[in-house]
Amino acid sequence: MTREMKIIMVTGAAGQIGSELTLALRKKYGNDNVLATDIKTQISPKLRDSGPFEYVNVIDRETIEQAVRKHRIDTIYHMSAVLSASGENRPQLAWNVNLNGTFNILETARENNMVRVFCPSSIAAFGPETPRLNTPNDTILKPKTMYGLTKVAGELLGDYYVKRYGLDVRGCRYPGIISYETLPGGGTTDYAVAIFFEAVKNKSYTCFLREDTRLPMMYMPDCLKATLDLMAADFSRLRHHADFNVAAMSFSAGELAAEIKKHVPDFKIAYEPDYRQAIADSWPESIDDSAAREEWGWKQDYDLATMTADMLNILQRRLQKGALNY
Ligand code: VAH
Repeated sequence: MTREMKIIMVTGAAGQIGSELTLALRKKYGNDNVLATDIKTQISPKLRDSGPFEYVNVIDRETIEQAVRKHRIDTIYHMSAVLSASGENRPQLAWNVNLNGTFNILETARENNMVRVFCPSSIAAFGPETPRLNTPNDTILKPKTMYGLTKVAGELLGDYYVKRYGLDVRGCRYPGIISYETLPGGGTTDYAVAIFFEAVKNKSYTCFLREDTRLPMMYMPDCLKATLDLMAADFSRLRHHADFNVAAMSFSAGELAAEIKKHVPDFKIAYEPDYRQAIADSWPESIDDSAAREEWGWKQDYDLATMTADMLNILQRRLQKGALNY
């Protein structure tokens, strides 16, 4: 008998995925049943005004316990992380937040007999030894970034808590996520977010990856769909737990620029690869997500054309209203 999620906590709720996931969860489960938490206390009015917020620093176990006790949390979506590019600039912080933080979350969930925990992984869990095309779900995981190795360890930790303690832990390996609600952050794939803001505001963008750099990507609505669908799936059908490949599309920086030019004809792009090129080169170009499709019915809705049209439409309307905030 699957126990129902009742009171949800989101860590990293001010982040790119966490902020939109919190709003999607509040829409599905009710505003007061979804606690947003982060170390940032300056959160968006949409988040602040739609439901409860607490300061939680995942490397400080007591702040987690206090929020869990006060709000009687039974489900955690653990979204806080130091991403790939930031993680190469501050590897010790990335280890502490991504690994010790995840350990603290899993231990708190175990000790409080929680219903379910979502621990996201990433295509960053793969490395240069991994097959680059149609990357299998079960394959070589030898990432060359601190972020990537913390994601592999997080997957293994999640699976351990499933088998050793019977804790219901689930997670998917997100590709690069593209969205318009938060500004681009410390991710290697965040060129694909910045390019839209720059195209709308300045009609030009200098990309920090090569034109031919092709990576797996996903539009935020599909990211939220995958997250909610996986967490709602029948646990007995799952053969994987914290390490599902999910895919939506793959494109190169040049292909994205060409799609943008269909809407912004005078858009200009230049390419000046930096340290993030080596990170991108270590990741796959395309992903086999057949396990997610078979075990919990995953299917994406957006492709490059529909995502680009939607992103530009929304950002151009915000610019016209003086609300681009970029
Ligand atoms: C990053 N956006 O670039 C994240 C993601 C697949 C990459 O995990 O670090």
